[in-house]
Amino acid sequence: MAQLDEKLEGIYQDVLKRNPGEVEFHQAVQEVLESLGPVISKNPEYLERKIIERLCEPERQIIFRVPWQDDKGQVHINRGFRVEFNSALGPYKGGLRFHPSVYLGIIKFLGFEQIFKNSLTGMPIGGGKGGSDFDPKGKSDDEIMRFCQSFMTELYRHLGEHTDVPAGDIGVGGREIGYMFGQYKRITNRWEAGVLTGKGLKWGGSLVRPEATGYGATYFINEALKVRKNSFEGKTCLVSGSGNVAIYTIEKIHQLGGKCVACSDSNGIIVHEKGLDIGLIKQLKEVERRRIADYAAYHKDAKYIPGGNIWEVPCQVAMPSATQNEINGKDAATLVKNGCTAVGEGANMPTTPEGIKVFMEAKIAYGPGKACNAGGVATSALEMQQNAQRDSWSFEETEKKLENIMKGIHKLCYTISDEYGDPGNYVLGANIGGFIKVADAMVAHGLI
Ligand code: NDP
Ligand code: 2IT
Repeated sequence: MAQLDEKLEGIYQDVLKRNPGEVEFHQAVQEVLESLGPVISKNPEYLERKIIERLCEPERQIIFRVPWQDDKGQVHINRGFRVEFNSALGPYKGGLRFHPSVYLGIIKFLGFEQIFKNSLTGMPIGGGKGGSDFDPKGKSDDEIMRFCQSFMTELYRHLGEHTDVPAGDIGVGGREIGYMFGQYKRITNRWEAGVLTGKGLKWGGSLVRPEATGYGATYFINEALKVRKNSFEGKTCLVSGSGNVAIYTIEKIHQLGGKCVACSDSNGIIVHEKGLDIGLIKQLKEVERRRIADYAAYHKDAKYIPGGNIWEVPCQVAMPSATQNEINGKDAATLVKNGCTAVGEGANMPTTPEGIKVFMEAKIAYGPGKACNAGGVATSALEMQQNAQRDSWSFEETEKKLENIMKGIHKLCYTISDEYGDPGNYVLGANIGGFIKVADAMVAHGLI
């Protein structure tokens, strides 16, 4: 990776010291700071006003106890988090993650990324993230409901349509948002649609929000392919994960003429050379809440490989859509060697710094998460717009808006990368493009 500018190195060392053990947060900060050298040279005011130090320190961090009872009456205690990172551009906005690996460092890396991602969308949303180390796997519907109610019983006092607006992330989808919305409404006695996004379509949700992250990531890579006079037509693709983002990435790739031959979960991978059956995946994952291994029972020519490494399957386009650091340096090298020419990050920070270096050196089209997966939060902002107008738009209208937003983000990142002397370097474009807008708003708001 690029060396840090001398002035930024001190800031980074301070971040390491002030946030011990939070390795994912360190990684996310380092990746952004590596792009900012030329920006602070052009505009020393950012340094004088300590904009970067302020950006690296969340405005507010909330950690709370979440007690709940399972179906047998046993008591469990989890930890809840909400990191309200930066409100320069709008109310804190970002998802909630329920996964046993969650701790403060994960929520801070996600919240930090969210600031720049939300800025890139051009919509009035600040950055935040939350979640819990609760493991939803194997829990009954009632257990999920009781957990969500307990979680919201503390979180509600920190939320509001003009204050902080959560949504889903890993382990949090429409069902969980429903239980949390119900509890918020009950406690506050307010039918405040704009307090959560990813709501059900019958009670304030937006069409296209479930599809938005995956569709948006695919639109972003489609634009990057166009720059290279190329397209998804006939391309063999890999999409890791088999959750919300993965499902709609596969669906949109197929609509654009590509063929996804593999997806995964934390237990293994499914390889189906003929092309994945998206209808079956939706039925297994969204309706029946089963594991991806079960896919093989329905297609005799598909193969399930327990513990398999999806990045070893040859492809031309890879869309990591599961979790952080799922592509390491070796995986990246394997992808490039096998002929992969585009990588679009549906997940947040799925590529390690070593992996990013491999993609940059190979000069493939690499769409970093904060640009590529911004379609989800952008459509959350469209949901907020509809809620504020007490209106709802058609699928076609909303999807067109999403497509235009992703084209706009791609163009912004490309233009900035060109301005800073490395056309097509979307890491540079996304970090600088996301940063400048937030930094200028912070300057305008004074020392707060
Ligand atoms: P889901 O919970 O719907 O799906 C997550 C998928 O990733 C599952 O297949 C899961 O497998 C796999 N996965 C999760 N954690 C791990 C892990 N530690 N190791 C291996 N596999 C794992 O989540 P989403 O699809 O919503 O989120 C996927 C990624 O996209 C995340 O990085 C998220 O931050 C990012 N994202 C999500 C947005 C959204 O709108 N939902 C918006 C922008 C980014 P298993 O079932 O085995 O755990
Ligand atoms: O990482 C993300 O952008 C999300 N999980 C979606 C956030 C949102 O508020 O829609």
